[in-house]
Amino acid sequence: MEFSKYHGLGNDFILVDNRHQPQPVLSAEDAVRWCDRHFGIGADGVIFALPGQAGTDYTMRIYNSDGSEPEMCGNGIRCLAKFLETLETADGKAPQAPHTYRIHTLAGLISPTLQPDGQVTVDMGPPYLLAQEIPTTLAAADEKVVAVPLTVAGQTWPVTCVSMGNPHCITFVDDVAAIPVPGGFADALEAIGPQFEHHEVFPQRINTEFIQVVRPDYLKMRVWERGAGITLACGTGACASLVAGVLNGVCDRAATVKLPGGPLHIEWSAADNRVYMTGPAELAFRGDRA
Ligand code: ZDP
Repeated sequence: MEFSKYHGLGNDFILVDNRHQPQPVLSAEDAVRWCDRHFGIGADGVIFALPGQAGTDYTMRIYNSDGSEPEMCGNGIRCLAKFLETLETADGKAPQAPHTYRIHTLAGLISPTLQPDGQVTVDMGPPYLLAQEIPTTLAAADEKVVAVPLTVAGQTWPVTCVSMGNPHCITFVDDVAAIPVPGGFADALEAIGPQFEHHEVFPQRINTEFIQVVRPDYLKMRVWERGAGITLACGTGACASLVAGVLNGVCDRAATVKLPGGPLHIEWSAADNRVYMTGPAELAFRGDRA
């Protein structure tokens, strides 16, 4: 079976042309094997380009590297837009930038736009802020969760929760290179990440972002992703983090979010309440897997 390997700032995905049928051609178990970095191709997830539905051009489905299925994927949908451009070009229908795709996802309609400079801007839709929308039991169902104390690893972290279709929990730290944990560890994202992900207050588990506000328009971020662990970048996480920064009064509505794999530009529009993300997506290689 043919596949293409793309990445958005080092957050890497296997893309599969699945336009001929509405069900993914791989099972969740296959996806786990394909994502394995030693026994498989290696990736943070597998993304399928499926036929459109509900008036859209295409449908996106994604498996995390552990086989779970998230609702949305910000870096992944930039990769998908580039992949579709290549597929359509091969069919003699090359799109002319700027070109916007209407993509159906489990989080609703999401629209990536191919830019003339090769970057991709994604209309990520509005953020969801109520506890029941995250979902989390950290506050009453119809309340926001802003700087609410959460105990993880014996330490209290003020967390802000934002859904970009998928759930995120954001905490602000002085230095993302040294996330403070008790016990003298200088940096223990690997140790505390899973404890956030599986905390009982998050019934659908959670993606966790640690944010250092360098300036109101420049944030540094590290992430522990639900179902994928430490990754070099997370698009939905960068969007959720900027929204959390605005809710906490520590950043502007437009900022650069610097991830380990590179920068994304994020804006939470005051005019339409939607979040816009701009960043790169690149083909790494194509292959054939038996
Ligand atoms: O919500 C989740 O389970 C995430 N692991 C999905 C992947 C998010 C992603 N890293 C992003 O860029 O938004 C692809």
